[in-house]
Amino acid sequence: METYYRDTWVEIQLDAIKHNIQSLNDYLPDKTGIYAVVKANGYGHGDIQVAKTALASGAQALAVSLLDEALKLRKAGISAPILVLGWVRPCDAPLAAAHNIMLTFFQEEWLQQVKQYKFKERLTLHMKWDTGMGRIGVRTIEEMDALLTELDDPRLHLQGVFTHFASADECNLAHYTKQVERFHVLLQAFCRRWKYPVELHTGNSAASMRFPEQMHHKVRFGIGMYGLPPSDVVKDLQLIQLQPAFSLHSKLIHVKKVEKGESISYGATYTTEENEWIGTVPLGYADGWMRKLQGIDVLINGKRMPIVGRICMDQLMVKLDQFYPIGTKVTFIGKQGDDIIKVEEIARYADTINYEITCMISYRVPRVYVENDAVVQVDHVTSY
Ligand code: PMH
Repeated sequence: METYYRDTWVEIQLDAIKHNIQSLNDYLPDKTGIYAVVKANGYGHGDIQVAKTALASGAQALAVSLLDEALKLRKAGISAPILVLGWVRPCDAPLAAAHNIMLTFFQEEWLQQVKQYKFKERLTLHMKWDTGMGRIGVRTIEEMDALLTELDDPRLHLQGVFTHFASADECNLAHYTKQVERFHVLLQAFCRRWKYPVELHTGNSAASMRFPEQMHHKVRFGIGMYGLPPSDVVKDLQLIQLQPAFSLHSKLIHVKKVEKGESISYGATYTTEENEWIGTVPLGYADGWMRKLQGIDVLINGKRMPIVGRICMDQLMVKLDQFYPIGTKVTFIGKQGDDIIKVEEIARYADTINYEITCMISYRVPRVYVENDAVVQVDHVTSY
């Protein structure tokens, strides 16, 4: 097993991933399967381990954003279907075909270019419909028809059709409803023209949890698989009991008593109000713990203590309530004693969403995978 030489690590509870996949599977109608969305290194959790766990727990397929991410999973020996959700260069389509990786398409010229390349293996494709996200996809029946006409090459296989919701996590569902309606208009026209079976998938975590009966053949389950709510609105609906998989920890590497009136860290933005115990922790903005998090709490000995002074590239300082020995555990995200710091608390403080918090913890922090309370795998910088 890989090892690492720093006292800062992310812990990923694979049992939580398993629980979340199984819970969604139980909740969805039998006809609806699951794409485990493991793009962006599994939302920062580690793509290979999460993918393997999700597939072993009931997901049938994987979704990523980039061809590079799909190839990484294939290289790790994963043979399950993988769909690339983003745009891939036409010149790289033969590589996708060679590795049996499914691509997303929505442009006529993209298909025309792909067809000009030499490749033997069948290229499996999913057509993207833009029903109101405004990002990628065809928006009209005419555009869709033009794409279907270009699928006249026996090497191209249309396996699926999908769209993506922009606001299924919100209180006001007007935009969601408009997208569903547009999807059905396009679907009717599609079915008149295309007589072969295709897989339909529309829902992200929010839509699959709120509208399980509307979910067609598959859902694309991302944030919920990691045990995090898509939004406060969805969390408050309490549809599925999700278990967060991600926690972030470090240890005190230096502890000292600082005289009243002394300053701490760059810019001298914090001055001790009395004689204070100050601890130094080896986590910084190069690890993803951004400077904006100055002032937020950490957990030490089950108690909350604030980060004081500017967060440096590799280290930060915490105001302690008493002396603690070097090596004392510091929890930034997760449970310690009776208290817990949730990803959502960090997101609120940083004025962002939970998705961004787990994604921002950088490659420099080792990922330690835990199953049944035992460490089963470690990924760190030398194994990338
Ligand atoms: N499908 C597509 C096309 C996506 O882009 C995403 C997430 C998902 C499914 C999964 O969504 P969920 O995590 O809410 O379940 N994409 C993004 C994104 O582009 N920015 O934030 C989340």
